[in-house]
Amino acid sequence: MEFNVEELRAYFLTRIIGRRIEYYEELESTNTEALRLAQENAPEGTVVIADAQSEGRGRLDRIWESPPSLNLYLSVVLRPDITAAASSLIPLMIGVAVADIISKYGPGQVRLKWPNDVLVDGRKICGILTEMRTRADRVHFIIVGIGVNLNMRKLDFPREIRETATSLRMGTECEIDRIDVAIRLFESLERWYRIFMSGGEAAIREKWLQYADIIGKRIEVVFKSDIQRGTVVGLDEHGALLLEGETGVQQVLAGDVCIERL
Ligand code: BT5
Repeated sequence: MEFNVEELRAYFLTRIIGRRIEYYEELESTNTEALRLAQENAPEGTVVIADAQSEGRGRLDRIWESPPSLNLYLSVVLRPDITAAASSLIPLMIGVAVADIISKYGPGQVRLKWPNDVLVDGRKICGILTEMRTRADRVHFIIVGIGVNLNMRKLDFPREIRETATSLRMGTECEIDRIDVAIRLFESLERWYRIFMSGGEAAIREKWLQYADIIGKRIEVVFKSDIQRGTVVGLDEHGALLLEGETGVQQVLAGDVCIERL
């Protein structure tokens, strides 16, 4: 299905998110292009969308599978006037905004996995990659990259992730209109970003915890060669996971979470 970017532009003229929309048939990575535009002073709310990415990126140099014509790959430039420390809630806020939209399509049980995965029935449907530039200890800009699988079918995924990935189409058995999802997603991002900027951090943490359903669970967090284990007791004010282990409560700032099966 064609991606009608004019329809999208007309819709978002008056808002923050989507006030400028750059669309490309193919980019290496929408995050890389958004970083470049932000460095050239692109306004807050600029969105870069690509039909396909040749080098879609995950965290820690991982690959984000980004074939053409099927999914959404986009990056948003945000310029919140906050400290770098306060920005760590942003990936969680974005996860909530995406989870709200995915849930509306009713593909199955939607869950958030700390810090940045959206899962449907335990399989990954969306990945979020945030990259920040600071000036002194304040945010200069943040690039929020979002990849959502919409019309992928099982065999469209490479073998290595066939059992761990899913799409809206696989969950609903309906073809999904990419513009429809993009419009709803921009609206949801706008809503949650405004909540964040008007002091609504507690509402974001609460909603995130509802979607994550992780309190009281024993988990293992792997970051490079480091492993932390413990029981999740909450999120701190900036969105770090709080784990209670043998040495007391510790903060988890980065890593991949795995729930221990007892
Ligand atoms: C992420 O990394 O989940 C962040 C992905 C962000 C992608 C968006 S697309 C628009 C923007 N431009 C970019 O270049 N990136 C952003 P991470 O948590 O490291 O997960 C990566 C892992 O997810 C891979 O190692 C695979 O196991 C798996 N994976 C790769 N492609 C996938 C896909 N399309 N669907 C589900 N899982 C995938």
